[in-house]
Amino acid sequence: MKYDKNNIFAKILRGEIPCKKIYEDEFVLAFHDVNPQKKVHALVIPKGEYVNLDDFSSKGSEKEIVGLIKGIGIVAKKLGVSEVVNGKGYRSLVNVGENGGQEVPHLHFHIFGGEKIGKMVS
Ligand code: DGP
Repeated sequence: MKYDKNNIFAKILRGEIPCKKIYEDEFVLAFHDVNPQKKVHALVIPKGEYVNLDDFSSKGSEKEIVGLIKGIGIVAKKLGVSEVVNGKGYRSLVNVGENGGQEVPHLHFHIFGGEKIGKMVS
């Protein structure tokens, strides 16, 4: 699985393209989706070069994996969609590859919230 250093999220990570940043730490960057599908639609990405969840789960270090999952929790709280914050929760999903409908080849977790998300799969 070869990582394309010129994918759009790699450019965002390098600061070559702007984003509406929500949160950043050693392991993750989170920002608002450019084309929001719900009232709240954010993306959480690892800082490391991982094409997708298959790549990350096999090659990511334990620190990176913990960092990403923790990051998702932090971002959900910051956005006010965490069940701990609003009692209603949100949906997080990851698209992997062609069948998953992945468009950007850098692993990203979507966070949808702020309203009922609806059917899990359409
Ligand atoms: P996916 O289909 O899972 O690969 O989702 C890619 C998402 O990335 C899609 O919801 C739109 C978003 N996106 C694509 N290009 C940009 C960009 O330049 N900036 C931001 N903030 N989001 C982007």
